[in-house]
This record gives sequence, structure tokens and C-alpha cells, in this order.
Amino acid sequence: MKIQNVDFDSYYSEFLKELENIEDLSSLNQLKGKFIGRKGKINELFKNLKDLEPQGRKVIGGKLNELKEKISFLLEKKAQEIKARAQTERTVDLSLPGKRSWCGSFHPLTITLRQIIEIFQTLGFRVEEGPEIETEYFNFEALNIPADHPARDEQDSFYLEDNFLLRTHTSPAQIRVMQKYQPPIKVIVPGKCFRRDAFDATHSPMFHQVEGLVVAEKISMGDLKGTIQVFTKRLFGEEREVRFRPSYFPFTEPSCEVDISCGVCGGEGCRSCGYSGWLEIMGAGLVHPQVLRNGGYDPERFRGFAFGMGVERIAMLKYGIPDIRWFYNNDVRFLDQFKTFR
Ligand code: 2U9
Repeated sequence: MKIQNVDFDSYYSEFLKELENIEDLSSLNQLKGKFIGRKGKINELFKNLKDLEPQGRKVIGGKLNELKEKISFLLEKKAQEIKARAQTERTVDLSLPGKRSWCGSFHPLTITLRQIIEIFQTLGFRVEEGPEIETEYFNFEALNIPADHPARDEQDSFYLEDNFLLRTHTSPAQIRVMQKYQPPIKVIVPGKCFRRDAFDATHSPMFHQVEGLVVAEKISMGDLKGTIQVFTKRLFGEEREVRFRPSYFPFTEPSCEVDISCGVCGGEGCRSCGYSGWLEIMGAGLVHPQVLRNGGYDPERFRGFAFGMGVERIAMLKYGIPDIRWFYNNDVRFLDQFKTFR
């Protein structure tokens, strides 16, 4: 065929039609070879230019160059598109399952302890701590617990060398507070305690207490009752009733135990409160004069009230947890239910 008779437009539309169906780089390369390669259609046409007059050669050559440039441009553009698509397909595979993200949470005892501390802080209490290893003097004697008291049995406490033992309550820390500060004092002492108990649903050889101590010139049972009533209702809810029952502790006189109305039956009596309508939450009392004296205070001038509660027991009542061991097993199915940012 003579070059003068070639229809450049039909070459171009043939190229466009083939380009449209191309999806990958290797077919694109084949197409490139077919049209603008060394043995491609356009080069074959260039070869025919030598048969033309200089004038015609210039016109047709210009047209051929223009066609070649348009084709190269479109090939390059298509190559970019194919590469870009391959890139996104590699980084985002929408058919893959999503990545699971895991958000931790505070331990229920941490949440409970922080709530207890926060309530007492708003009531003006300071937070103090003491050592977990104590002497018999601070753990027992100073608290008016005599040598023949059953609590001092080796079966009940973890004794160490000499006269040391793991504290069985946080009370020795309050003796230390009294020896360090002059009244008036208003402190709570949170911390770990240790007793030689076997694990069961309500016992653990390690548990946590929060104890409180207030000493000033004029302290009465009314101060104790008001403070504990406000604390209890803030922690468990205004609708819960609070009851004070006479009891006995060596370090307080008089002593009492504190009950709240059962949250399940509202005081009617049900299985969770042992059909009494009440749940015991802490012990309390006015500080024994001998204990004030052991702390270095004059019992003729100062009086105090004190209270103590088990953090595990409070958390079990608050969240309806039936077994103390659940706090220590670190089972994520249990821990994961306390999602909060407190
Ligand atoms: C000093 C003076 C007095 C602290 C008190 C209780 C009553 C009490 C128990 C609750 C459950 C211990 O965790 S538990 O087993 N505590 O009943 N604690 S009064 O009295 C003190 C403490 C320190 C110097």
C-alpha cells in the first residue's frame, strides 16, 4: 500500500480499541511493540517515507510523528494506572479479616479502692501507708491485742524471723501515724494484709483493707455514725439503709459492725443476704483509751473513732462477685467486664 493512501485515523482508533481491553503490563508491552516498537506498525510506515517527494515526506512524516507521540503518551498513562492499581491492591486487601484491637481495663479492686479513697478525701481524710512487714508490737500489742489472744496464734499469721510478721491488718500503720503526728488527725490507710487462711470463696491469704482513724478533742459516736453513713451511701447509693450493730474488737470501745440493706431484695430478705435483709460491710468503734496512749496521745484529752473494711468484700458486694479467687486468677473474661477509665 502506498503511504499517501494510509488512513492514520483508523490506525489510531485501532490502537485505542486494543488499549481499552488491556489490564496488565505485559499485554501493554505487547501492544507497545505492535504499534511503536522497532518492527511495529508505525516504524513500517516510516520506512515508506523514502519513496516520497521531500515535500510529502515532511507532511506525512509530521503526521506519523504526531501519531507516535499520541500513542506513546497513552501507553505511558496506561502503565501508570496499572502500577497504581497494583499498589493499592497490595496494601489494602479488603477480603482480609479486620485486625482486632484490645483495650485494657483497671482491675476491679483498683476501681473499688480508688472510689473508697476518693470519697474519704472529699470528707477531709489524708491517705497514709505503712510497711507490710511489721513487729508483733505494732501489729498486736499496741492495738491492745494481748499475748494470749487467739489472733496471735501462729496458725493465723505469717511469722518471719525474730519478732517480725506480715501484718494481719493495716491498723499498725495508724499507731505509726499517731506517733508521727499530733492530733487532730484524720487519715485512711489502704494496703495489703496477710492471714494464714486457705483459699475459699470468701478467704484469701492476701487481701486488701482500708482503715480509717480520726482523733481530736471532741469526738463522739455521732461523728463515727455520720461519717460512715455518708461514705456508705456515696459508695452504694442513697437508697441503701445503714445499720450499726454492737460488736467487740480489742482496739475499740464501744465497737460496732456496720450493715447496709440488701441491694437485691431491698431489705425484704433473699438468698444473697441469707434472708436477713442486711449485708455486713465494715467494723468500727471509738478508739480504746489504751490504744490512744500507745500512740502517744493523752486519752483524757483526746478521743478517736476508727473503722476498717475489706476491699475485696466491698467489691464483691458492689459488683455481685461470688468468689474472692476471681480477683487473683487474671482471667481476662472476668477482668474485661470492668471497662472504665477511673
Ligand atoms: C487503731 C485504732 C483502731 C480499726 C477497726 C475494724 C473495726 C474492723 C475488719 C473489717 C473486715 C477487718 O478486713 S476485715 O477483716 N475491721 O472490723 N477495724 S475498728 O480500728 C483501729 C485501727 C487502728 C490505731
